[in-house]
Amino acid sequence: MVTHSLVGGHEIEEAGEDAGSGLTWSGCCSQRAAMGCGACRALCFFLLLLPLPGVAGAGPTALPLVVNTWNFKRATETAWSTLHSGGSELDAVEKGCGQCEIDQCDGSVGFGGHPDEHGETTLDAMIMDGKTMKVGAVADLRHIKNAIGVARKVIQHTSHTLLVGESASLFAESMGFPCEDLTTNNSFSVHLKWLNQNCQPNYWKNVIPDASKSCGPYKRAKQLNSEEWINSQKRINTHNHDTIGMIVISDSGNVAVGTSTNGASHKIQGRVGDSPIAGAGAYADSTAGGAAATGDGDILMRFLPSYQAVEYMRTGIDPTTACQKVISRIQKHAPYFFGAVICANTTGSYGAACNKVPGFTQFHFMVYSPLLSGPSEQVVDCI
Ligand code: SD4
Repeated sequence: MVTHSLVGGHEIEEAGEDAGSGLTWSGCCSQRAAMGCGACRALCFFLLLLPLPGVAGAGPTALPLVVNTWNFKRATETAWSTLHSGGSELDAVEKGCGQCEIDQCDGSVGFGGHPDEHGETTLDAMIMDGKTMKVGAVADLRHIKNAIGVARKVIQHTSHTLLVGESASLFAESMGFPCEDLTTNNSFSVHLKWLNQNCQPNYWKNVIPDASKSCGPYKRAKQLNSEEWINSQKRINTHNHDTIGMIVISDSGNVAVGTSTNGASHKIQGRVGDSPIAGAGAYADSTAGGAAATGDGDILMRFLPSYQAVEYMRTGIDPTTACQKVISRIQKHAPYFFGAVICANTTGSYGAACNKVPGFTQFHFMVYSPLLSGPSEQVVDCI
């Protein structure tokens, strides 16, 4: 149900400009001590500055490697400097994605972005260790800013894989994360604007009143309407999907991946995308490689694209081709879906692919390796 009273329940003073820029990250996880072999890691890091032999057709490669979706440069830098100072690949993923949560990358990551249809920002995040195959994830996380930090705590302090909703928030609080309002002036006005345009666009179908014209509350309609697929293409586009997905491969070839997002703007309460689902939003296996996806999670998660890409790479397929094959597979069922995948194998070769739709013909992603003098923004043409 969509009501104005839910919006009215929000205290505007708490959502001042400061909420969008001045609030500081809780930083609970940053207190964690460096891993035992920090100095050793740092030494290996410098020794491995020399490029490894190139993979056929993929150019020279080197480890360690950081690859992340979109042009989120500060996330790349943070992951790289975490490795540089002796952190593990998991540390690098956590800090790199955490940087995007602080920076509210493109409004698609962290607090104050993409309010759901009740006006609340909720977060999905996941981190995966390709050495142990352990995953920690949170979905529909509320009132906690550092979602990837909480996901890491799921690995470190539980035998579970995925915690959701208010219960995930309680877990986060028990782990020391502060409970905070994730709404900002910006997310508040995005929500108000949406209410003022009759709750358009939205994700309902086959309901009364007609969701393409009016707000809820909705009830199910007796007749099912087959035109809904076309309408859904208009809702989900490059403006409301810019998740960070990150692959980090250490100098010894261990792979870790992570994601963090606030999901789809105006989503129905409780909606969870692909990002916290292992194999969908990201996947890592240190015997093959890592992959991460970005885009329309309602479609992506049906195809487990990250898992599929890693399995392609396991057979020796190069990362670019692996990413392309995954995109092509989805294309056959959802030709207009918005999405991209990044892939990297354990030799340090990497690539990306995206589905070409109007307004999205190229995909930008970031790479950092010893072969580059700094974080490098790279572009692929969508297929
Ligand atoms: C989701 N896949 O929740 C996420 C959003 C996203 O790039 O990827 N944006 O559907």
